[in-house]
Amino acid sequence: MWVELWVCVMAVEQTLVLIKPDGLKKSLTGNILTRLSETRLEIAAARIVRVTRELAEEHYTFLKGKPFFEELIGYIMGEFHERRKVMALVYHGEGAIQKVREICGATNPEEADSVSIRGAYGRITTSGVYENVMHASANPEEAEREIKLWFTPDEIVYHIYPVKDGELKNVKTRLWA
Ligand code: IDP
Ligand code: MG
Repeated sequence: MWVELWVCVMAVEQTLVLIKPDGLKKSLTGNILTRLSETRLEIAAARIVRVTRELAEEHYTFLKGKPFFEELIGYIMGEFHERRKVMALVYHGEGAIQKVREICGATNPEEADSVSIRGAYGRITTSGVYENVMHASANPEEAEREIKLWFTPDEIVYHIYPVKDGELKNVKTRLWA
């Protein structure tokens, strides 16, 4: 007798997570990382980043023209939270994008499931900014674009996107004095 066994195999993916300035100011880093550990995904990269206007505008390039765009750029640059930094992470594993989005919750924190991270910790300011404490890539194309924007290959310990050898010439950098 044949027994059909359907095994649901999810693709191994990577997704970008940002703990936004309000998340850092509210000391939510530990809570957010604990909630994300429920996914059993692996952290493949992590860094604290000072967000320039250029990086902010590139990250949210598809929202240019929206009425809230300027405030959104100020928000992610940390202008409203006395913290000009975000924590950026790459999560790696099967179905990573969907798993993280689910725990993250809906964009509008008032509409997000109350046990999701945004539902539990987010708010809408009186000027209408959605302070939703974290970012999570929405789909594979966005994840690839965003991960490549926030990290270099050497900063990520597992690779799912091809890398190549290259050489940087005349690049100025800061060294320990
Ligand atoms: P997502 O972060 O859930 O993927 P997006 O539509 O990509 O949602 O929007 C990016 C960010 O822009 C949101 O996380 C939120 O901070 C902000 N945002 C989106 N829509 C609105 C809005 O209608 N009013 C105010 N802020 C918004
Ligand atoms: Mg988005």
